[in-house]
Amino acid sequence: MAFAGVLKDADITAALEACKAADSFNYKAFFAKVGLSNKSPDDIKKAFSIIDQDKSGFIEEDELKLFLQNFSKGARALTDKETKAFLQAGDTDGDGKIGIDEFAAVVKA
Ligand SMILES: [Ca+2]
Repeated sequence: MAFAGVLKDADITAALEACKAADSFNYKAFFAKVGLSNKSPDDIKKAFSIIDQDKSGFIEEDELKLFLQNFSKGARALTDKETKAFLQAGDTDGDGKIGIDEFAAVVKA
């Protein structure tokens, strides 16, 4: 699992279970439940590089859409509505993608 050693399996399962239904994803609740909110900057950086699948240095919209699958392969894709809301929350400089500083801020939000 991509997040093995960083997050607890039981926390990941619980966090995914809580947003199983379409349009029920809430990034604040998810990051808190999965245990990322109180991780060290290093661990948050690790999480960022996992989610940034093409290693572009940014989390783009297509990567955000498949965000949950980094936690479990069988997880659903985010809906367009959820993806856009998540992107808007994280993308504070408005360039249409999420950088590491923006990611760290949204995880701690
Ligand atoms: Ca990327």
